[in-house]
Amino acid sequence: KLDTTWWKRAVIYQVYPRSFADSNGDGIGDLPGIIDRLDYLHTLGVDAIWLSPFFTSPQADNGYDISDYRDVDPAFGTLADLDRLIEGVHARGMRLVMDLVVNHSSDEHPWFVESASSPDNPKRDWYWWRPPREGFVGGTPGAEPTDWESFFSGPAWTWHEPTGEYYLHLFSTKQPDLNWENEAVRRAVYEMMNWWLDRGVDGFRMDVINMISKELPLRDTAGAAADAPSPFICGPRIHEFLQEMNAAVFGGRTGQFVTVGEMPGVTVEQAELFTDPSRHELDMVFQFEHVGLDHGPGGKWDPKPLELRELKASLARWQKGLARTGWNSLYWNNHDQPRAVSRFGNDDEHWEKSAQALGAVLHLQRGTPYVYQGEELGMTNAPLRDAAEFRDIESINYYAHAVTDLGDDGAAVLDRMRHSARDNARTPMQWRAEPQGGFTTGTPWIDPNPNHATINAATQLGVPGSVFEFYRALIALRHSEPVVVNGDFTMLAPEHPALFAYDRKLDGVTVRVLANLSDDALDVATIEGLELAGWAGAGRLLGNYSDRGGEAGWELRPWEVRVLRRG
Ligand code: ISL
Ligand code: CA
Repeated sequence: KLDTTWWKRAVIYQVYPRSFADSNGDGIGDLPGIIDRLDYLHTLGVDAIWLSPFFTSPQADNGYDISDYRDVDPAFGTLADLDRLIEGVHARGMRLVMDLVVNHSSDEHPWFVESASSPDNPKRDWYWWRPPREGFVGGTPGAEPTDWESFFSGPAWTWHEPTGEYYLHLFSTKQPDLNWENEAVRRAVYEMMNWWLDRGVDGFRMDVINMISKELPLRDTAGAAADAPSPFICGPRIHEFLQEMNAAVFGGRTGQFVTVGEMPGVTVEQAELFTDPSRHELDMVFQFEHVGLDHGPGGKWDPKPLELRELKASLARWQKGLARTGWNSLYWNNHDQPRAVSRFGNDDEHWEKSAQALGAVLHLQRGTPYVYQGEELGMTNAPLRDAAEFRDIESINYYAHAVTDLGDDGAAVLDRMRHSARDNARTPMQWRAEPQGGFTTGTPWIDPNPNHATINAATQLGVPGSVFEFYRALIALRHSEPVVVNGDFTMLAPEHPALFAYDRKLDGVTVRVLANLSDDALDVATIEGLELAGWAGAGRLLGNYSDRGGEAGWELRPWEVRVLRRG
């Protein structure tokens, strides 16, 4: 029987190739390095690998700026390496999901080079070209066609002197937005997707895919009503484009694929539409609500303390919103987010227990869990002692903007940035207690976290009680317990500031997750709404303290999680 929903029982592991494993000593992780580690991923038990971009690229945004969609960047290897990787993944019963970055290309992609060559080039309309604002001289401040800010600081428009127009880039100047209004662009993308499926990939994670449809005519955001929709997030034709893509790419195929839409700013109501199977758009979306809760009014560079109540409320709303129709992605981490144990846990005194408790409360929800490389080892944020350590274009641009344009004090800016900087997630995988953590024999492109001497795979694999073994058990639990995959979700004690607790229920079986997400012991017997009486004799499926917790009664120790099963 054709299993079209394998991804509902799956755990997906994200590999960021640049930082995973370097096979040739040039300091950059590569495809042969990943091939060498497939047994490690198989041991962890994950079902699929989502591989961040490995395509030919000037690497302005570490590969999210693609100049050839059908080849491998020499820094990462060759197409032959990729074929071997696909083969190795499939041989182990896993699947490979590739990153699809088609809201924009690199400015060095031949499409853009042609488009920029003259105003009447046939590819001119493949990107967003616009004259300066009325009454302004091109290239002068305020002349940009709209007031949009790039996600990476500065205007979202760059002046192109030779042809006397601006081009749009929601991200860096080296990432011009493709014009999805143009049907030839869409056909070229679908053709490329089919080419990759024919080569053996099992699906796509689609980068900022909810930004491909822009509201026409393009307009300023200032002055619009506070509740006016963004002119480029989930724009008017987004559903149409995704349905068209689905038909053009998956329509005639039989196979077991998965599509994941990365969607900053998506609401739960929109997500339900995107992932409603009867609409044939996407299998699941990546949403950002829960990873914005520790951002202040100034956004990601203005951190504020997280309220656990708010985090629970947000996640519970998404559980509920996609309970009947649609499907959730579950994640704490990816290559754009700080490390979960540093952000939501306690990466010092309760490092191990908090990494495990966070893993458990996430993985046992309804949805497909994602593990970002190193999360299964409890890897922590980078120290980031000096602005010169930044490698990420987002951080480099923002730091320069804050110091140069805003005149802020460098040390203070660095302090504000440390919390959310994407480089936190991009330090090399910590394999062994060796120089460079066993990631490379050469000079790594980014400094490894000095704690690789204690936090690394070699000290955790096969070691009971380690973060790795705990994640392995969590993944196995999803495979062995149908209630974890399909059960209803009910959040318990939603107002409690330290307890994260919920029930999953299916066919007379209940799994209860009780987690103390704090540094102090917590007696849950006194918490209302848990009705613990019926749980005294329940079996424990998993826990992160080696004893069974019986002698402690209902007292949860710091960052203790207990997973109980009844029925
Ligand atoms: O981290 C962010 C910037 O503050 C996010 O807004 C991020 O840029 C957004 O989630 C989109 O991310 C994806 O597209 C970007 C790329 O830089 C990210 O690495 C990618 O995950 C542009 O391609
Ligand atoms: Ca290399």
